[in-house]
Formats: sequence, C-alpha cells, structure tokens
Amino acid sequence: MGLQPFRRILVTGGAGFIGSHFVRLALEHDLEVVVLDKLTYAGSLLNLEGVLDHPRLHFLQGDIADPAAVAEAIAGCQAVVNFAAETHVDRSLLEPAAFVQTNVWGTMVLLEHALRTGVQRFLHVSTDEVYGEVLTGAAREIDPLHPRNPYAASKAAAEHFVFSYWTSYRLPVLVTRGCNTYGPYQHPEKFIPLAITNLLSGQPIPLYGDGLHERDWLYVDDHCRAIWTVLLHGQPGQAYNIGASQHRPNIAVARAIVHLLGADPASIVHVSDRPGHDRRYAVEWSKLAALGWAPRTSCEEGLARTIAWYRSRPDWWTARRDEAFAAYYARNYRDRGTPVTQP
Ligand code: NAD
Ligand code: TDX
Repeated sequence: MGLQPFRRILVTGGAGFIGSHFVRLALEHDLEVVVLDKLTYAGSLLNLEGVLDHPRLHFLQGDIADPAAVAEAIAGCQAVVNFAAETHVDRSLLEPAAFVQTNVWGTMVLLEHALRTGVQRFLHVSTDEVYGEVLTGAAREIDPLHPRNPYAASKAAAEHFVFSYWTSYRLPVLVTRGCNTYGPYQHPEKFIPLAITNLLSGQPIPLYGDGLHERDWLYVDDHCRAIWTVLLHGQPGQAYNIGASQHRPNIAVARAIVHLLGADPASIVHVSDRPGHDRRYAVEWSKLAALGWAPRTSCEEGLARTIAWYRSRPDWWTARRDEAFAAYYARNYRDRGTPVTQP
C-alpha cells in the first residue's frame, strides 16, 4: 500500500487522551479527519485545543453504539481508527456494564457500518491487558487471550468480534495492542497523571499493594506513530503489539515522579491492592518493528515532559481531578482505607 491512501478517516474517541494526539498526527497529513466522540467524563474538546478549528477536522458529538451517529460519521471515510472506549480498570470493577456497552456493543455497531460502507481499513485500538498478566517473558500476538478484569474482558471480547469480521466477511481489520501509555492530556484518574497532580496538590501518591506490579511505559507520541504505521503498512487480519521496552515497577515510577517534583519521599503511601491486580504486562513487539517503527522516548524523558505539561496546565486538570474525587475516588479510596482526603 502507498504512503497516503486515504482522503478521509474516522477517528472515534478522538477527544480522549491518545485519540486527540492521534488526530494532531493525522492532520499533519493531507487528509480529512472526522472525530466521533461521545464526550464522556474522559473526553473533552479542550483536548483538541489548537486544532478544533482546523479546516480538515470535522467534530461530531455522538456515541459509537448509536447507529445513526455512526452512519453520519463514517460517510465518505476510507478508514476507521477506533479509540472510543471506557478505559479505566478501577471503574470497570465498579461499573462493568458501561464497558460492555461501549467497548463491545459500540465496536459491533462500527464494524457493521464499516462493512456496509466498504472501508479500506478498520483499525481497532486494543490493549496489552487482553493477554492477562505475563509473569515472565513477553506476550506474542499468537498467544491466547486471558483477560482478568472487566475492562480487559471487554477489550478482548471486542477483538474477537473484530477478527470475526475479517474471517467471515473479509473486512480489512487491524488490531493494535499497546502497553501503558502516558503524556499530556491523560485523565488524572490514571496512575502517572494521578501521581503528578496529587503531588502538585499536596496529596500523597496512593500505591496499590506492594507497588511491585510492573508495566511497560509508552510515551503517547510513540503510541500514535505506531498506530499510524499499522494503519498504513499493517497486514489486514493481523494484530500488532506495541511495546516500549521501558518496564518499571510502579514504585519506581512513583519514586521518579517524587524526585522530579522535588517532593518528600514519604508522599508515597501504600494502600490496599486493586482486586485481581495484574502483576505484570509485557509484549514482544518485533512484528511492529518489522514495519519500521521503534519507540523514541525513554521513560525518564517522557516523564519529565509530562510533568512539565501538568505543572503548566492546572487549568486543564484541576476540575477533572476534583470531579474524579467526587464521583469516584472518594468512594474507591474509602473502600481501600487510604488516607487521601477529598479536596
Ligand atoms: P480515554 O479514556 O482518555 O478516552 C476515551 C475517549 O472515548 C473519550 O474521549 C470518550 O469521550 C470517548 N468515548 C467513550 N465512550 C464513547 C462512546 N460510547 N462513543 C464515542 N466516544 C466514546 O482513553 P485513552 O487512554 O485515550 O485510550 C484510547 C484507546 O486506547 C482505548 O481504546 C484504550 O482501550 C486504548 N489503550 C489505552 C492505553 C492507555 O494506557 N491509556 C493503552 C493501550 C490501549
Ligand atoms: O492510584 C493508583 N495507584 C496505583 O498503584 C492507580 C490509579 C493505579 N495504580 C497502579 C495500578 C497499575 O498497576 O498503577 C498501575 C497503572 O494503573 P492504571 O493507570 O490504572 O493503568 P492500568 O490498570 O495498567 O491500565 C492502563 O493500561 C492499559 C490503562 O488504564 C488502560 O486503558 C490500558 O489499556
């Protein structure tokens, strides 16, 4: 496939964290970008600041599970990139139904419309969590899926439908399984922005369990370039892992953030563990490397950039953090018996 095959693409969830970075990347290329986003608590037009009035960007507020909204958004598009999802594991433990509705049923609605309109590419953004915990080594794309929390289960279920549309109807699908991603515009419910904004607010970092759970940390720009690479050069019907080879136990990430912010090491507080907390994720990403992609940002460099952004943007995160506390964290933390207080 040539380097610039699409005139118009649909990006669902393009007002969320990774989706909004991807929209910026896509607009650097000569194509029209349609964003369909429900603007849940996790999405915001502010995430698209600077490009919202771009002449090649078309924003539609709507639900991927709503056939009428999807029909309108997908018209004239040659490719779909599906970021839209409920994404927070802790929320999925409390309210799993929303995860099935958006992540599974919403994906089904998109697949149906993609089939009807005959798109050239349907890229579904999945996650390394579908493999379940990987205690040693690294998961390969051919490994079986063993999701262990409701979020991961909904992402795995969606993938099964996506691949069934390849097998059954030859819809040209692609799946990416990215590892833990961080950077500007990430909702402060997720670990790295939560740790940064808590310290900036004079609150401790609540570390689940012993803090030795390990994740591979991918800077958001690298994740977006990986998705772009797969969209253009991936083979239909295939999954591609996206890793960063920047594995760190959570406690090391917390210590790095404390150090970079010059905070008191005693600000790291162990709290009771997340139920069913996956001990370790790791993916083998040579299949994607063969398409010419490699991550460019080290964890240290990415963390420094991310901290600088959150330092400069309390206008972006303060209300989100307060809302998360009010709607969710107060309850979650109370259940965990942590010393964190609602601001
Ligand atoms: P996010 O929670 O920041 O954004 C999700 C976006 O989807 C929001 O803008 C929200 O409004 C929108 N949305 C939710 N439900 C919708 C619906 N029914 N219809 C339309 N829009 C809807 O998420 P993120 O961290 O940017 O993740 C994006 C994608 O990448 C997700 O599919 C997620 O599973 C996947 N992923 C995330 C990570 C990570 O570490 N953040 C890692 C691997 C994969
Ligand atoms: O307060 C916290 N304390 C803590 O110790 C939070 C919010 C998290 N953690 C731990 C749990 C995890 O081991 O930090 C690690 C990262 O947690 P999250 O940011 O919630 O991410 P995770 O559960 O690993 O899932 C993330 O990566 C895969 C994203 O949220 C998913 O959308 C993505 O698919």
